[in-house]
Amino acid sequence: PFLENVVTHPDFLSGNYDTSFIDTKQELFIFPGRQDRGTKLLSYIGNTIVNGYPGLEKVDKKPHFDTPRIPRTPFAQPYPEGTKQILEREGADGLIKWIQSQDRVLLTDTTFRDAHQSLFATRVRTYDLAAVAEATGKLGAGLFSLEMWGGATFDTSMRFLRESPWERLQILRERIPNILFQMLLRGANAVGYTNYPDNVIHAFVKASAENGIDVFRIFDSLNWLPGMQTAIEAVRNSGKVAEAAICYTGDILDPSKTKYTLSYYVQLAKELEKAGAHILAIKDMAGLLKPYAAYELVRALKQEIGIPIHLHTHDTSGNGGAMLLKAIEAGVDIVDACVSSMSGLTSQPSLNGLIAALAHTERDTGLAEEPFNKLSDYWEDIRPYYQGFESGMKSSNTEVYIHEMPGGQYTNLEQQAKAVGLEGRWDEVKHMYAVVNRMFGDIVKVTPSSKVVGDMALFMVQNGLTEENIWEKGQRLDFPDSVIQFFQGYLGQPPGGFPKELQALVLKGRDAFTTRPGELLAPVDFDKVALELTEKIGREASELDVLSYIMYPQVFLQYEQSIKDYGDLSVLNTPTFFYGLRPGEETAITIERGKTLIIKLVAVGELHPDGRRIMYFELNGQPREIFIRDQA
Ligand code: 3PY
Ligand code: ZN
Repeated sequence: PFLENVVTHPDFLSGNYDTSFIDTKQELFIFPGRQDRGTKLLSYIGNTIVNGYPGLEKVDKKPHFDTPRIPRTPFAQPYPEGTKQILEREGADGLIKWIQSQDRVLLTDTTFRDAHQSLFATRVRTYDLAAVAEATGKLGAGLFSLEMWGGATFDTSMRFLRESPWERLQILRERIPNILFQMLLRGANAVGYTNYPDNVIHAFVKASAENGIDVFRIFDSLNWLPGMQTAIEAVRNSGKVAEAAICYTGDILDPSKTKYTLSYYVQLAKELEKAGAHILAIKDMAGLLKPYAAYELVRALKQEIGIPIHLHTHDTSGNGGAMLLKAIEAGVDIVDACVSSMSGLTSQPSLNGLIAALAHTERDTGLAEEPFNKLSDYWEDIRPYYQGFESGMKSSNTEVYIHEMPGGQYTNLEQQAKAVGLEGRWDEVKHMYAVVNRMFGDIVKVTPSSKVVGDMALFMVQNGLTEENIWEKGQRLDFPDSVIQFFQGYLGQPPGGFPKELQALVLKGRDAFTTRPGELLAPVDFDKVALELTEKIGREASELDVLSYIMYPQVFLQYEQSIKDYGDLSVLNTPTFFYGLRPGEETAITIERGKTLIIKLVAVGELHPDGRRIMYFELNGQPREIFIRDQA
């Protein structure tokens, strides 16, 4: 830490020092790692006040937020039995039989995962999920499942929220013992952006199952069956439910589109059933499945396969609700939706709306609206905390049928575009996204293949390149790493293979392969990695730490550093986490059961010539001064 203090000191950075540098600078001897938890939290809060939260526009004054309406459920009232108990009693096969015995349509609530991934770049914190968890378990007991983990939540929680994805899972599991927990698993890419060795997939699935996941929605970003097989096998081995997905793209009703046809999807579904899927998911990640196409697709699949069908969509076009109703008419077993205040646009259609639409019909969900209205009230109050991460999209938009961007990517790519200086050029990026898809041979676009398309689109817009430029100057261009790896075969093989001319331009003689990447990657030696990590972090690395580190080495180490510098930030309420405190404002922070810190900001000091400010706090009534470097 001493060396770090030296090399990050502004005088050192600017070369403005001499031999008295160390002797005259007391602050070099302040080591965040040694501070108590209170001081660490004060440093975080002080820094957030002075420098803002990365990715949020810095505001002069912290906005005002209403106290969220947490639905009241009597503490003593037990949790009603739910689907989790069916799985525990009867196993995966018993659960499938139970699903097949239902006339009603079953519902998955995606509020805890895809809804916020799609509306505000996956930024919802464990704090806000945990606060409504008990109410969700009690009021939502009739749901099929809660999609609450996986997808982008894993890295985002460490990268941006500085909290542990595993702890989130454990906390929610403890507070919701009755409803199946569902996660999104990117096949051989697990919760990452690239293929991992098979033994990593097995270990990750096992740990996820042990920590609370019941239903694994497994997909491959190119609809490549070999990319899903290892994960299906791992889930079956763990005694949990393997839900394998066909990712839907194109339009089966459009006769001019000949690549992704009805028979293409039916064939893939049959292969997934044969590969051991308990449930088939139709993963309409961009919301391209139109109502009448959904009817045809579900009807055909119901005839051709024997496992239940679970439909997932996004409401980007505004056709989401109508589409679900047509699929329900055609006999789909389970559909995804989310509480109304988190629904619509790039997120899922409204669960409350769907319950109402189906009341007193053959496929009545059997659920009451009122409990979900209460949950919706809560999320209505929470949503403003995250406003800074929302897209500019104010209404549904059928341009999604052209750019085909997944709902879960929309706000994330918009943030990425801003970060590389393309603020205000979002329309160009969306347009280029469609161009790149065409150049790539019209591929399935979902994480991580969608990220490759996004990276290429950003690369082209940033460098002022058109499609023609790529064909003309491709030999001399350094393409983004993700694009090179994609054309090498690291994400698997797209239907119909890669476009050869572009592949040659991108690879410039590098190897390409068509085997399964998992077969080429050497198994990870977990014990060796555990030792290496233990050394790096200076404490014994747990099995879960090792998995996080294998998946995201840099992100995990940064997260670990954040814990050292600031402590566990998941204890802060969200307005304080994003905006700090106003002068005179006080907040109570429970750092562990029975231990609460009262933190008050008294005043923000003037800017010192050395670039720092003194922040005047009170910690449990005692004055505390903290130096914060003003980066403005
Ligand atoms: C993810 O992989 O994160 C997705 O949401 C894909 O739709
Ligand atoms: Zn989705």
